[in-house]
Amino acid sequence: MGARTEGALVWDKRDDMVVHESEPYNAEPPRGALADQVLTATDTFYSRNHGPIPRLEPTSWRLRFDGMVDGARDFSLDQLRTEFAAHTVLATLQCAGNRRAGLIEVRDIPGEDPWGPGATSTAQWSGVRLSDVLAAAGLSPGAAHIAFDAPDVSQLADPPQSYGASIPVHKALGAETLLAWAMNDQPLPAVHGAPVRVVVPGHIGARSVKWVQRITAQRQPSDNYFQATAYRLLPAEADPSQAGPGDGLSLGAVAVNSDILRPDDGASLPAGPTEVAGYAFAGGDRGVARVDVSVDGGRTWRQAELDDQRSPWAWQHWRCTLTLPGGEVEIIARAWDTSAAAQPESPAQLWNPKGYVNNSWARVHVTVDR
Ligand SMILES: Nc1nc2c(c(=O)[nH]1)N[C@H]1C(S)=C(S)[C@@H](COP(=O)(O)O)O[C@H]1N2
Ligand SMILES: [Mo]
Repeated sequence: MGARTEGALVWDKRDDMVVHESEPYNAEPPRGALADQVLTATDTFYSRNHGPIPRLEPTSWRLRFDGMVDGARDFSLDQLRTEFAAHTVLATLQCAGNRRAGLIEVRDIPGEDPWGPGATSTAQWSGVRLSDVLAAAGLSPGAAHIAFDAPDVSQLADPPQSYGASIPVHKALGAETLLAWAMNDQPLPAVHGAPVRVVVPGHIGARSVKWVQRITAQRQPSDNYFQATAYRLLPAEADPSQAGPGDGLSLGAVAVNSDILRPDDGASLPAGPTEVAGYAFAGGDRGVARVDVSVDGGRTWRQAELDDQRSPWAWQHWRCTLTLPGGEVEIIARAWDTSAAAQPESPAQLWNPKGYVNNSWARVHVTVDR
């Protein structure tokens, strides 16, 4: 219990966070805490860290742009604020390890945390467009990838190295991709990347590099461990300890996913109408088209009521009032996206050695009074 509370206090998180690790801090809110509001309060927003959290001094911090640009250039936080227009984007971050616990139930995934549905949260991010700063730096036409480097050193990387990632240049030039210094109208907290982080809406959280200090325009994706080797989907039979750069497929846009936030898994409910509620999210340029709910193992479905989409980059909450049969009941949900892709039924079909992208049907088990 000590570590749980301590981690939450140090990082200004609510004290009921589910702390998977306290050093480095890795924690998600309980599922009910994500229900109903589009915005996740900053003290409730999950946090995923691969190394010790740096505390950077905002006045001496510089962001270097180099590689395939007109000439290497450093920007201070003041320069970013005064030389470029400020923009705000409402965007969901979803970790590629969100809902990994469901894959671990199929087969163990040593060395990876059993994230539930809470490695997904939504904030209002404010800062400047990466595209505006790249234009000022003079991006060369041959650049195909924009790489990000941060100072936090991860012992989990092979060899140990600082965190980095990259995105294709067309995503970097999208109006939604930000260099953000504020989260929910407050200065970015240290644990979320102060003074400035990248926010890449619609892509896996791993690309939204925190504490960014260097941005490089280049022909190839980043050769950082977290881009070249980790956050890649390996075939089920692969040995992850043998995986090298370029193995498996690189994860970018988030696949359609949803989970049930209410009732809680394991809840005991009175007989009568029960409101089932949750979130659904589809990355890339896709949106959520429909959410179905079933209490008979997927033989029949009811359509949930889906909230309006507040931003092309944000999740949508949904709800559905059901009269559940008495006894043990499994409640299932599945979302469809605007490309007509639906969540697949079974986590067994999706199992992969690093436990990424579990977007199988959401399931909670409850006991209903007779
Ligand atoms: N520098 C740095 N950036 C990082 C990480 C990290 O460990 N170091 N973790 C990444 C991962 S995997 C995710 S899911 C998101 C989580 O962002 P959050 O902690 O603000 O929720 O940050 C990404 N950016
Ligand atoms: Mo992540």
